[in-house]
Amino acid sequence: MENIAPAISAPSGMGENKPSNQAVLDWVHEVESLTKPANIFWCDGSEAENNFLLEEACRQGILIKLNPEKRPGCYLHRSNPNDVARVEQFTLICTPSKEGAGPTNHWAEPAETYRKLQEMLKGAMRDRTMFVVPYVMGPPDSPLAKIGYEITDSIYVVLSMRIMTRMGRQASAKLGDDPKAEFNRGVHSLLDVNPERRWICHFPQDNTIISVGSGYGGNVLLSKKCLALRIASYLANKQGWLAEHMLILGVESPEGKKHYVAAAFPSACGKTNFAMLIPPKHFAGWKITTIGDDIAWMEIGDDGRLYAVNPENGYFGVVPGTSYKSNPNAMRSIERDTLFTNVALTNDGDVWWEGKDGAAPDAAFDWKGNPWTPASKEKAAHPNSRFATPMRNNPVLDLEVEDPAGVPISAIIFGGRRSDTMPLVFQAHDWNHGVYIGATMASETTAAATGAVGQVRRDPMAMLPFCGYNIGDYFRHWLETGKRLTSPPLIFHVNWFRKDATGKFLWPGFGDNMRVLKWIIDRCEGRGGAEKSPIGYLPRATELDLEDLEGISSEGLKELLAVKPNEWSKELAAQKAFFQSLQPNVPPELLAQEEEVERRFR
Ligand code: GTP
Ligand code: SPV
Ligand code: MN
Repeated sequence: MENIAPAISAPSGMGENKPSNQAVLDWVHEVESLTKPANIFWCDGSEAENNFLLEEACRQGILIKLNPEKRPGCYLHRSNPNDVARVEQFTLICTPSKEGAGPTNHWAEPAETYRKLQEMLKGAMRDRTMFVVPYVMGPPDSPLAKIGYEITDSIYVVLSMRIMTRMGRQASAKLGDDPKAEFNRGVHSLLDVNPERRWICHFPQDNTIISVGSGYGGNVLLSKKCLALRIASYLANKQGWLAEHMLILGVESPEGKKHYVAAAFPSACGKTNFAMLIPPKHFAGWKITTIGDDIAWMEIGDDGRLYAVNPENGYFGVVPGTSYKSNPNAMRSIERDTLFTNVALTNDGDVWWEGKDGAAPDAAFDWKGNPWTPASKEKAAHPNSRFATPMRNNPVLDLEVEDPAGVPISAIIFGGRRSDTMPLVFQAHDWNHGVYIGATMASETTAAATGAVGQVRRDPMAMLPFCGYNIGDYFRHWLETGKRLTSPPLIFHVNWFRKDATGKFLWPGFGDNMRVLKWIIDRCEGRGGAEKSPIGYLPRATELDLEDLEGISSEGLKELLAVKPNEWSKELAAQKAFFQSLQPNVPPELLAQEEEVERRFR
């Protein structure tokens, strides 16, 4: 399928939403002079504009319209097979000193990088349309709300940004006319979608992002990982708030008592699923609602608690494994008005993927567009195939999602994908211990980024690929935030992915994660028993509500909650080696925590 498309000509009155802010106009003009597009399309975010662009995208072969009876308002996009995930090795943090980017980021010198990018962008949009996409991140009246403009030559990016952000007129209206008003400058060009000329570059000091050579996901939806995490984390450190790779969910008890929790799991480790889970039957009267499924911006409220908003307006979720059984709310969300990328197409114009309910179709087209049958060796859908769907489609969207003040966070949960070592759940002793747990967390790599899958790597706070500054300063910022919180959230660690000797998941996961969440809420309310272990507080098997839980034996449960000294001696060595690799950046408080855990195991 084509990513790159010739210029479009808009009917009069469309594509003319030129903002009045001179700084925006000057910058767009600069990019125009460099990239030489055939024309400029100024987006306004309207329904009419969206319909026109969808039609154009279908005409140009960028999208396939799905069967409107089966998937109304839904489209399929196939990306270039060389371009199916984030590219961490080509993601650069361009700060004046290498120190600023720190030991976990790929650093490049800003002036030189600008020069290289300019060279690549010279005439890059010739014969193409240059779209200017204005957007707001966060509830527009939130003090944390940010304005961005993304210039792009990809119509797919425009259509995705309309789902994922508050895109359109309101952004330019909010920015106003002051040429000094802050906005993020995002420039994206597909170039020739060549992995050898693919760079995702961040200039935190200039609030600028330049992305070239890709047309996929977090590489090009510059609002998401680039702005809402990498640039935002840099700003948050300077300004005293937190930008985190966390879902935010509400949990209401049958008595009507409500808590919010935020959870950081690495990419493709269960955030979207957890954010909209449906509790098992036994938990009648308990309600889970979603604020966000991927990113949280949090600041300290007047009452000394942590308050969170979701900067996004839609979900860019992993498709494979999504079913009415595993995640009914996601399935309902993607019944309409959804952009699918790299899933299979059925003969009746619907979409299919591995792990969808029911039998596989007898014949279909795989994510590359090749004929596929259940006998085929290749997967029908790419493991990192995604849906982009507006959050309004979520049947359990939380009513406070637009509250500019955000929601108060009772608990923070860290978690990774670990076949062994990590028990189902444990609680940190206090804030600093929690920061240590977050800083040393690890997870098996997934298809969300290019590279090997299934290798354990340290991924502090699930931010390894997303922290826009020195990770040591990031840890320090967390420790400082703890000092300013008079009612800090409790901190937990979970692992839904521990396996038995045969390689089977020990824990059923998904809706049953409610059982773990319930224990977490109990702990927040000062109920809920636990026993002290060297790694933190663990529930005894009797302290988890496991009624009606099927498919798990008492040995399985024991295994799930076990803290095995042989596994932990390896784990502590790995944590220590990780901190060593970051030196001299690790704050002494965290080294002290490391010593404490070691001591507790002795
Ligand atoms: P990103 O969008 O990349 O940030 O991913 P995410 O963290 O939102 O992960 P998501 O919820 O999309 O889940 C990723 C994969 O993990 C999917 O294949 C899910 O089916 C699977 N998964 C999610 N939750 C669970 C769980 O509780 N148990 C098991 N075994 N698998 C899960
Ligand atoms: C992730 O990888 O954490 C995602 C998908 O949410 S992407 O937007 O591609 O980064
Ligand atoms: Mn994510």
